[in-house]
Amino acid sequence: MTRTIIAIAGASASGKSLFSQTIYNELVNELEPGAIAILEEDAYYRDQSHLPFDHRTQTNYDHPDAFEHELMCEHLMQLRAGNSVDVPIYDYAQHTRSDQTRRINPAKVIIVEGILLLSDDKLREEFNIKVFIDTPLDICLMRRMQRDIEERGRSLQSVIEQYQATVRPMFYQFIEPSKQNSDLVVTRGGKNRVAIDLIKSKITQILQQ
Ligand code: UZR
Ligand code: MG
Repeated sequence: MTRTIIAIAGASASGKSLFSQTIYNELVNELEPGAIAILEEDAYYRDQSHLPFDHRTQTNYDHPDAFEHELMCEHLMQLRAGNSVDVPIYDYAQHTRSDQTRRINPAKVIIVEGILLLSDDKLREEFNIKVFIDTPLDICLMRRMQRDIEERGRSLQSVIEQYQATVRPMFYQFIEPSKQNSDLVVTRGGKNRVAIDLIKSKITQILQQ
């Protein structure tokens, strides 16, 4: 069986997760069980349990080295070969992996989303379709403030500091240039209904082959 892996990349809080989850949620009920799966790059943030908490907060989480891309690559190869994988679960409050994992089965179509998917040469080879979510950075920042305060337990001050220290510079160094490696650029992220419908029909078409 040939499997299709679709990468959805873009800035932090650009709407990648919403875009991917909308596609997944709207398709999953109408498809056969196991036809589609979703995977997050965030799950592959490196384990930092050996570091004291104060050190973990100093990590540059917007740099490619923060991710265990080798493991992610290995998992994508396993899924393509038809094997299930146990994906780590990341704990944002503790800045490290939790001791639990989530089993992902080898679906025919696998959606992968994350900030730096298209900046890694080796990882990029695993993707059949590469999408870049191109949301203006000021919109991302506003979303990120809201999300990180409400969902990731951050203070406004810490969001602003992280934005200046890593989020913005790493965006210009790694994420924005990786747009050139995409097949398709999508404006407005999770709010772009036309783009969501286009990817959905592409997936439906792949599954009918
Ligand atoms: P998305 N991140 C943290 O804030 N803490 C962690 O322990 C791990 C990651 C942030 C990371 C990045 N950045 O911008 C964001 N910082 O998670 C990526 N600083 O997640 O694509 O969902 O926004
Ligand atoms: Mg996300």
